[in-house]
Amino acid sequence: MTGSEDTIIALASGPLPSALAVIRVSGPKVGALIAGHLSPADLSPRHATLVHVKDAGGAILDQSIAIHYPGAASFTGEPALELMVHGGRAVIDGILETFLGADGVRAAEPGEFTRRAVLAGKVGLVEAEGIADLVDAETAAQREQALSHLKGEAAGQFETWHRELLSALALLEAMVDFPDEEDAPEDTLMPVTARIHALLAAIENALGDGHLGEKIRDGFSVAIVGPPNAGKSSLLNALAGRDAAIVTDIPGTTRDIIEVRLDLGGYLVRVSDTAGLRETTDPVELEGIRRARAAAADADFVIGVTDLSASVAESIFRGIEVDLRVENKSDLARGGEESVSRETLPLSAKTGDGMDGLVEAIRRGITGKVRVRPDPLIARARHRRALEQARDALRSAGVALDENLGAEFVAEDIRAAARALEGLLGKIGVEDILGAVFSEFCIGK
Ligand SMILES: Nc1nc2c(ncn2[C@@H]2O[C@H](COP(=O)(O)OP(=O)(O)O)[C@@H](O)[C@H]2O)c(=O)[nH]1
Ligand SMILES: [Mg+2]
Repeated sequence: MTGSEDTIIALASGPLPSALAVIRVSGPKVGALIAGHLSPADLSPRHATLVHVKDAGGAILDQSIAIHYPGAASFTGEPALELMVHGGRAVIDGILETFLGADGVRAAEPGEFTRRAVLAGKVGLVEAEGIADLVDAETAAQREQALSHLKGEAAGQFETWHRELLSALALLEAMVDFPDEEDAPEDTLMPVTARIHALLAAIENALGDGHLGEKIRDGFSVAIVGPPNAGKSSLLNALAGRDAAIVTDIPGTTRDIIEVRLDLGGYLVRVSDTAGLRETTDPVELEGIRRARAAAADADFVIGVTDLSASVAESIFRGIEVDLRVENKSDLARGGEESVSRETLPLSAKTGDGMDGLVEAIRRGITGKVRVRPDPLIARARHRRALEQARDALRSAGVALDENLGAEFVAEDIRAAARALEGLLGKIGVEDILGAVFSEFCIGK
C-alpha cells in the first residue's frame, strides 16, 4: 500500500489522440502544481476556469479547462485537480512529464483514485464496485445495474440489515448482562427470534435471485446445438452479424466451441456454437461433441437447431435440455407443407427471415429463467459469499434459539452475521478486499 502522502496523476480518459482528454491529479501537491504550472493560478473552487498549462520553463503546453477541488471536498477526499485538455499525444505527454517531474508526484495505479475515495469514506466499497462496473458496462442492463449499485441502493439494504443485526445484538447483550430471572428464556428471546427470522428470510430472498445480477454483469450463456450441417455456425454468424464461425457444407467442420459476445435486447449474452451431434468414431470430433454437451449443460439457454429440409430424429437431443427448438433453412421449405410444430421456430440463417423472433425468444428465455426483479442486490460472487456467510450464521442463531442454548450462543452467531455484512460493506478487512477489487479497475479511475 502506497501512502496518501503521494500526489497521484493519470490520464483518466481513453485512447489518444482524442478531441479532448481528462487528466486527474489528487494529493497534497495539487496546490503547488496549480501555482507552478497553471495561469491564472487563482482558481475558484469547483468552477471551470480557462487556463494555460506551462512546463517547468514556463512554455505553454496547452490551453485547457481546470477544476480545482481544494481540501477534502473532492471525490478522493483530498485536494484534487481535473484538467480537460486537448487530446494530442504531445500535449498529454508534456503535461504528464511536467507534473511527474515535481516532487512527491507519481503515476496513479489502477483504481487508485477510487481506492482513496473508499479509504477516505467518500464512497462505500459496494458503490465503488458499481463505479468499476459502470466503466465496464457494455449493455443497457449492465449500465442500469451498475448505476443502481453506484447510487447505493444495494449498499443501503445491506446497511439496514447490518443495523438490524446490531440492534438484535444489543437486546441479547442486555439479557446476558441483566438476566430477568422470572421469565422463561423462550419469552425473553421472543423479540430477537422474530427479528432473526425476518432477517434470515430477507437475505434468503436476496440470495434466491437465480443469480440474475451476476448474469447481468458477466453475461448470460446461450448454446447452439444440433446435428451437423443444420446451420448452427450460420446461426451464430447471423446473430453476431459477422463471420465468427466457419461455415461449410462439410459436416463436422465445427469441432471446438466458438463464443461471441452479443448485446441482445440490452443484455450481455455469450453465444456458443458447438460441434454437430452425430455418431462418429473420429476422436477429435468425439471430443467436440463431448464439449458441445458440456456447453449445453452449463448454458442458461439452449437452442436446438435442425435443418427443416432434412429429416432428423429428435433423439439426437437426448440428454440435452433444449429450451428452444429452431428449424433452420426455412428458405428451402417447400410451400404449403406444414412440417413445423407449434413449439419450433422456423427461420433462415441465410436470408435472415425469422431472426428477430429468435432474438426476442432468447431475450424472453434468459430473463424468464431467472426471477426478474428490478434491481438485484447481488452483482458479484463477493456479494454472494458474504450474504451466504450471514445467512449461515443466522440459521445457526435460529437453531441456538430453538434449542434454548442461551443468549451467549445466539449473540455469537449474530456477531458473525454482522461481521459478514461489515466485510461486504468494506467496514472491516477493507485493505484485503481493496487489493482484489481494485486490481480490476482501469488507471485514472
Ligand atoms: N439454404 C440455406 N442454407 C443454409 C442456411 N443456414 C446454413 N445453410 C448452409 O448449410 C450448410 C451448413 O451450415 P453450417 O452453418 O456450417 O452448419 P453447422 O454444421 O450446423 O455449423 C452450409 O452450406 C450453409 O451455407 C439457411 O438458412 N438456408
Ligand atoms: Mg458448424
